[in-house]
This record gives sequence, structure tokens and C-alpha cells, in this order.
Amino acid sequence: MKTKNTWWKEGVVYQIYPRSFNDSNNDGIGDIRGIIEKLDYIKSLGVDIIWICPVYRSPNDDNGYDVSDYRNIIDEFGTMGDFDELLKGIHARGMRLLMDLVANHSSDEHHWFQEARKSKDNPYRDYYFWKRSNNGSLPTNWPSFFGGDTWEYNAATEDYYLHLFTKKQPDLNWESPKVRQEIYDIIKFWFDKGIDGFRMDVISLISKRLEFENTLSDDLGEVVEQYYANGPRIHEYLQEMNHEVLSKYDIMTVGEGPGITLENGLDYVAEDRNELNMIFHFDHMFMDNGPGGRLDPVDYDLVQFKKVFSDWDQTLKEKGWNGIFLGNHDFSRMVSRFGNDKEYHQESAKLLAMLLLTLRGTTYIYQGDEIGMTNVAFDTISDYRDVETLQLWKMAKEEGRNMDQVLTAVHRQSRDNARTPMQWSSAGNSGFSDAEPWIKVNSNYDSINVAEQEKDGGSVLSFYRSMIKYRKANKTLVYGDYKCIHPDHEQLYMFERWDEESGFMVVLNMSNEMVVVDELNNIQGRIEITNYSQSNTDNHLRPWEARLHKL
Ligand code: TEU
Ligand code: CA
Repeated sequence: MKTKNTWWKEGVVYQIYPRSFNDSNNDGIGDIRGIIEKLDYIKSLGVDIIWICPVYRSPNDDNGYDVSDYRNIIDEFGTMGDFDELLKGIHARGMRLLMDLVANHSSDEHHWFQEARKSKDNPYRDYYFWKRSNNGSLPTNWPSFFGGDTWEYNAATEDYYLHLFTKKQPDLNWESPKVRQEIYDIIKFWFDKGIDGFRMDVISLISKRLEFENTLSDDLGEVVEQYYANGPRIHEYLQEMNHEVLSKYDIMTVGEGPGITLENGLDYVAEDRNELNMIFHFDHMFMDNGPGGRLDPVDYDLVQFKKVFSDWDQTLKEKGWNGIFLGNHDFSRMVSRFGNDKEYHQESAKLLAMLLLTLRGTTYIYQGDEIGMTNVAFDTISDYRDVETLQLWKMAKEEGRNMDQVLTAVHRQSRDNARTPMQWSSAGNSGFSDAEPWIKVNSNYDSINVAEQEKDGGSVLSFYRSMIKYRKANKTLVYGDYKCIHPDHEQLYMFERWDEESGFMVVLNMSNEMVVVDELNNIQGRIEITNYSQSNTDNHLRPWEARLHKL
């Protein structure tokens, strides 16, 4: 079977974290009008689709991933009028808009939960999960994604509610048909406004294992796979959602999912199953989490990294579709993580752009990566804002860990690395705002910013524009077959893409050393794009050199 060609496969997506993108009214917080001001810039990148992280009403315990009203805009981001104008502006420029659907949990300040917690016979009670204590201890020993436990006591009903994330994010009970209907109505509300799709937050977690068994593992990754993700009714729910709402509109969906693996990935996206269009799996993103999780980082290994992309391509090809990303608002900056943000900042940022834009799958570019924004290292924990970082910090302290080492791990792993304000120019606060931003700007903004790179045809930004344009003009890079050459090479990532029309060879030296690849002498076909200004056709690849050959 061959899968069908569509706009959402060919599209390149630009992801916006609204809080950190652009502040239009100078209160230090990015907002919707700030996005509107930058629509021409976004369009100029050549992207087709914009995904905005949550903009709904929220007490912001987890920066909007705790929704208290799914049909309204949070005041600090603007009004529904601003939203409508944003959508219109995006459509007027021939682009589309994806929103973020946070349906595994709501905020504890949502009126459903406010009601549910009042009494055992409240009509909203079964919108959430309630359990009595287990002989004086918590109902289960389940760990939260952000550290700590997953049960919070509710005095009025003398029992506990489940929260896989923070205690201000109670998990919704999808067993209840009323809950499912509420979510479908919300989806419909936004589709009827004209948005073009949803990224579905932790959608792999919505069906719970009702036995609520204690876990036997200390490894969060294992716990997620065995106890939290891919519950027994997940595919029934997704098919129902597809049938009830998704199938009635020309929209796209991308399901985010911890616990989505090579073994079950197709169950979410095989085209004949009518569930989701594509997924974000985390096999390459959690590779550097040690057994102790986020703040226990280990080095990542290129052979393993390539294998993730090759295995996923092999698994999904001709049956489903993948989302390709190397960074988002939950991880450190891709150039700091997979590249070299010091000696080879420019080269490695461009190399990663080439990788992103030559793999099979829909490409997702995270704001700031198009100028090579890097990780940040604040001197003190009080400059960090992310609830996960702060919770893990508190726990490490309680455990008596060496806090200098923990700060080093925070520098490397904190989600705040990706949440510092967008670097527009070398003006104060990087041109993001006239007021002090909600989180500090990365101090390298005077050298890494949009305004500088606009002036420079050799900048990372210019490279992104060329790569996006090239991908869009060469559909082989979207749909064509993929084969990794030298899968065991520890510095080189080389792969071929081809179909009946044309063929490409992508050659990436992902190391700080010169690498010699004899067969480069034999590649027939010209180099279309490279990241060094002195193009080089011999068999020596300079550090982080990237070449795109047309065969
Ligand atoms: O993230 C889901 C997820 O997998 C998290 O576990 C995330 O990767 C985390 O950083 C792991 O340590 C989504 C959102 O993208 C994230 O911003 C939210 O905090 C989370 O869901 C809860 O809604
Ligand atoms: Ca603002």
C-alpha cells in the first residue's frame, strides 16, 4: 500500500511558545498580538503551518498545560478578538494554525474539578479519578512525571485524586462518556472557528489501567511504558474521537506521546485505522536521560541516534506518517544538545537544519532554532521558572544531593533552556519586550539574533530559508524512500532519499574532527547545499560539514 499525499505531509511547521515569543504590550510576557506582529517574519521563513502552545485560560502552574477554561484566551495573552485576528492573519498569508489540545488533564481550577471535589455525589465526580488510601498510605506508589507522587488528598471527600503531572493538573477520566463528549465539543468549537488542527498533549496517557497496581520499577521511562501509556481503551477513544469530530474536517492531528514505541507507533497512525495523522515519539529525545531521569543525564551516542530515525522510518513507511523534530519547549536547545554550540555553532546549527529538513515526515521547527539559539546557564535556581525544574531541584535537595552538580544538570537539561525570550535583535531584552521579561534573556543575544542574521546571507537563518525552500521544491525529500549508509559509523550520518523522480545523498559529519569517507569521491551528482562557504567536493569532511547531493 502507498500512503496518500496531503498538505500536512508536505507542510513545514513552526512551533511558537507564546509566552517567550514577542511581547506587544510591554508587560514582560509574550502574547497573541506579539505573534501577529511577527507573521510576516514567520511567513518569510517559508513555513506553512504554525503550532502555538496553549493560550487558554490557566492558572499557569505548568505554563498553560493546566487549562481552567478551554474556550477562552488567558488574559495575559490577549482576548478572543486577538485570537480571531491571529487566525485571520495566518490564513490571509496562506498558512494554517494548529492549537494544543491538553485533554489528559485539566487544571484543578477548572469548574469541572471545583465541582467534582465538593462531594461524592456531585455530578462531576466521575470526571476525575478518586481513590481511598491504601491502609494509611497513598493509593499507589506511582511517581509523577515531574518528581513526587501522583495522589493529592481532598478533605471534603476524604480520598485522593490522581495527577500524573503536578497536583494542579488532575487527570481526566476518559472512562466517562460525558468527559469524552466535553472534549469532542471543545475540539468542535475550535474547528468551527476555523483552526486547522491540533497537537494533542500526552494523548498516549488518556486511557488508564483501572487496576491501579503498584509499580515495581524505579525507572520513570519503564513506569510510563508499563503503567501509564497505551492503556487498554486508548485506540477505542481515538477512533471514537476521529469518528465523532476529526473526520468531519480538513484538519491535521499530531499526537504527542511518552510511551509511544516502535512496537505500538503504527497503532496510532496507520492510515487505515483512522486515529491520528502522525505522532511525536521521544526515542531520540530521552536518549540522554539516565536511570535517575532528567537530572541524571548520560551522553548520547550517534549510532543509537541514527538507529532511532532509521527504525522509525522503516516501521511507518507506506502505512503511516511521522513528525520530525529535534527540539521543542520541553527540551534543551538542539544545537547545544546534538551540535556544538561553541566552536562550531554556525556549522552545527546548519547541519541540524539539513537533517531536520531532509528526513521523511512532517518537519517541526521550534522558535529560535532557526537562528541557532542555545542553552542558557543561570547562576542561581531562583532565575529558573519551570515547575519541573523547581520540583526536581527541591527533591534533590531533600535527598541531600550535591547541589553544584544538580545545578550543572539543570543547565544541561532544564526545559527553561528552550523558554528564554526569542532573540529578535541586540536591543534591550533582545527586542522581546521593553519590560523585564518573565524569564531572563540568554546573555548571548547580542551575537545571536534575528536582526543580525537578516543582514547576512551566510547566517543560520538564511540557511533555514534555503533548506525549507529546497525541501518544498523537491517532494522526494518529503515522500521518498530512506536508507542509512554506514549505520555503525560513529561520526558520520549519511543517508539516501529517492523515488522515481530523483535521488539525494545527505552527508553529515556530526563531530568536531575531520572525517574521511572514501566513497564520497564516487558520488555522482552535484552538491546542492552545504554549510561551509568554501564548498568542498573531496572526500574530507570538515568538522560538522553537511552536504546535500542531488544524484
Ligand atoms: O509533555 C509531555 C511529556 O512527555 C513530558 O513528560 C515532558 O517531556 C517532560 O518535560 C518530561 O520530563 C507535555 C507538554 O509538552 C509539557 O510542556 C507539559 O508539561 C506536559 O505535557 C503536561 O501537560
Ligand atoms: Ca504582553
